[in-house]
Amino acid sequence: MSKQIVIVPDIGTDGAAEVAEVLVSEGDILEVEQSVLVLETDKASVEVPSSHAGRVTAVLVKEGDELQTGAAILEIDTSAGGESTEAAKPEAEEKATKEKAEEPAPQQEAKPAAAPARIEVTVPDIGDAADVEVIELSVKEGDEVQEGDSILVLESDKASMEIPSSAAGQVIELLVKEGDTVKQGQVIAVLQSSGSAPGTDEPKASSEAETKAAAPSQPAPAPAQPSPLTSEVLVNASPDSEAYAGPAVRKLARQLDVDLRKVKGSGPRGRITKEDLRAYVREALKQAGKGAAIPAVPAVDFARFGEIKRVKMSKIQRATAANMHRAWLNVPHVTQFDDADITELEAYRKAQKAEAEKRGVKLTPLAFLIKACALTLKAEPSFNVSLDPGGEHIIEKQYVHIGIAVDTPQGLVVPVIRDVDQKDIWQLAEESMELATKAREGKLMPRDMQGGCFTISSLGAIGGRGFTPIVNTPEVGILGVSKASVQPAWDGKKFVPRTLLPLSLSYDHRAINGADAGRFLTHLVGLLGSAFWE
Ligand code: CAO
Repeated sequence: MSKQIVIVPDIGTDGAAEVAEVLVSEGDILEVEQSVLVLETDKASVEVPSSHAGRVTAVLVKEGDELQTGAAILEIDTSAGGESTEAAKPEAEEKATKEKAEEPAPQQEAKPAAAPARIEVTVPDIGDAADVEVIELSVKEGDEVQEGDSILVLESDKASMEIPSSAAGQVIELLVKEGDTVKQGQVIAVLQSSGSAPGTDEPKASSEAETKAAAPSQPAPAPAQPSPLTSEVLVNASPDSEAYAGPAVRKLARQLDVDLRKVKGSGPRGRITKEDLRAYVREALKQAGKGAAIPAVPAVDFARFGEIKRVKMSKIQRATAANMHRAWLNVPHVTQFDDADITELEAYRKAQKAEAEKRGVKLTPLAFLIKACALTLKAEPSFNVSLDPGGEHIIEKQYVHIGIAVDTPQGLVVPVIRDVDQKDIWQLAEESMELATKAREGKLMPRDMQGGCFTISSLGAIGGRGFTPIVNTPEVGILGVSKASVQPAWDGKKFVPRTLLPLSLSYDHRAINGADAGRFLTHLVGLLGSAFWE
């Protein structure tokens, strides 16, 4: 066994830091640089990385302990677990690093006191982290800041850091935005020093002269001096600023989209630990489960009541079940009914019998319905849309593709006829026949069933007075067609026999208002009652 002790590195603070969280336990296998401890002073916290890879044989500290730089944290067996055993920094090197950190940071060139100074705020020493991400801007252009006020928050893999302003003044330029990466020495903001008028970047000759006369040897104003930060973390600096948590917990909270202010901390002084966050998420999921989930239908042993046969559902049946369930749960459905008078349409269709035979096409009311729906989608485009999943946009389609529900031995499928508005009745009759045949023979390709704007579900050949079809979401409308029959209709003087086709229009009430649906169905019924096909 090769034993190594992991110690507290230089954490850039003179006093002791409290152990806020121990992130490892005995037996854990560690990688080099893996966080082992969270230390915190009264306004900063830092994750301490392991200097070695190996198995933890002893944890030498506990939460609440006060530690100084150099204090022993862990005992590690470096012959176990990890291959990499980066040598512990020799003491001399440690010392040199510490001394370097204590050296005063280089000062920027000073400007005369009374000149309206432009002060550049730069990224201070942030340890060896390069290209660190800006996760939050704490100020905006025009804000007045005091020296030490947070300008922005950076986050590396290990820590988040608040970058303080090096001087007081008005922020006249912010040179970075959230998501940018920055490195030490980079200018992040420009301030107009307090006392100089905003917008006067260059010193005015007169005021400069006055200043020189009044105080010829006046010392330079406070320079824009970056504060040394090393890997310190100002814990109350980022989005959930009222929450008390370290960078790793904040990062996890952001990934899980959890508002840390709602999480109760169980650590010292109410500090939120990863376990607190996990417990919060577990509880939230449990509560969501209680409220929104659908109570499962209890399993029944039907064999107790008689003979049964267990039949495997086809792939199409299973897909249909999933699609229907999804649509039923997501779409607030409304269904509207009307009858179209298709007396003339039927007369015309029957008159085309010879022509249909010649063309080898079966002309049913469906072709007329497909065409009439396309024309109605053009006239009432509120139905030719889909809701964008983001919930803030509607996608308006500039094409008219219509799906037809086809009943097949394998289950229900919906092939799509493209550019219906550009095709005539004969083309539509032929194409719908081809697609229905392909569907029944199980020969439809996925592309044959994609891109629909609207669906027609016709049970006219089967029967029924009306039904409420389920919207084929993300489409927003579907037309149910029932069986046409001859009905007595009042012509103003007497009852006359007319062929009426019952229609039901279901729509997604999130996307479509009742008035739009009323206009759509009225337009469609009007078209079917007129000779629109000629
Ligand atoms: N009213 C009265 N008669 C109708 C009619 C209607 N609305 N629609 C069709 N018919 C007639 C046809 O004219 C034809 O009669 P003729 O041979 O005398 O002309 C007969 O019914 C059979 O038509 P069809 O079924 O061969 O052709 P179609 O164009 O009407 O339908 C298709 C094609 C693919 C839609 C159909 O075969 C089908 O699969 N329908 C079921 C759709 C379905 O399952 N929908 C439910 C989805 S939601 O669960």
